[in-house]
Amino acid sequence: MIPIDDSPIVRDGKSLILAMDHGLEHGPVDFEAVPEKLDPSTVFETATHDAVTSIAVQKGIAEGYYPSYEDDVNLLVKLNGTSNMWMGEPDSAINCSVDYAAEIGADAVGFTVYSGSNHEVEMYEEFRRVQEKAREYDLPVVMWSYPRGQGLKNDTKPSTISYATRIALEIGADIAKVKYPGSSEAMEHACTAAGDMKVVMSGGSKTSDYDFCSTVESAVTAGASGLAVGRNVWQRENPTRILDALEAVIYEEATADAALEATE
Ligand code: FBP
Repeated sequence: MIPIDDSPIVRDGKSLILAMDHGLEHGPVDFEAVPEKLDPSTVFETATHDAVTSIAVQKGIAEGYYPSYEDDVNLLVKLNGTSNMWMGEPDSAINCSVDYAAEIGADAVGFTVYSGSNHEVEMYEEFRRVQEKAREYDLPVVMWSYPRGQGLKNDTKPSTISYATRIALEIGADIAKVKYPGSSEAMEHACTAAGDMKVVMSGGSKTSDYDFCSTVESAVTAGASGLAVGRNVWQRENPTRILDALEAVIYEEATADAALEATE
């Protein structure tokens, strides 16, 4: 872990990463209810909101769309990723090098690690190469820290999420992105296990405005530094409204109720 408070992907010690790598990870099915969002420009447009500190995309989307938005958004290039047609033990192909991410303008890089998978050893070794190369460019490294594999029955168990944040700290991430472990207490333990490293909550599938904002409130109260979210923002008809509310919850520590009321 290195200090990243001065990095472009952090604002007042907090971070809101807008993720849009779902076309690879899940397929176009995630865009069925919002077909216009299949055009990546629409999500880049959303990422220009002040609450968003970076947009996380794969290389191809970064190459094609970031040049038109480089003055308005910070780029987090996700270096690995796999389709959900892959039926083996959790694993993720490296689709982009750190050198190339830096060349196309990345402000940070992201990497998924599936601890507990039969491919854990290779993934840790890949992460080592990515992390050490990122240090040469001063690029913060965000780990999608997702314990997953045939031996793991419940990937959001409190002890599993605390293990996920601790692994990220120990092997050199600057931010760990983890699933919400179900309660503020469990999230607090996961943040404590991470030491001074930042922890952000993963968004998950779309829920109601109130349910989502109150889960974010609970994570932030527990010590999380923010959010890495996709579907709960861009699958909404009005992403600006939810981002206004999330901005209040994350940066101003407003309650979910107050934040949503202010956006009505
Ligand atoms: P969401 O907020 O939509 O869950 O996006 C966060 C994210 O990590 C994406 O970067 C990724 O595509 C997706 O979730 C992976 O979800 P999962 O592996 O749980 O299906």
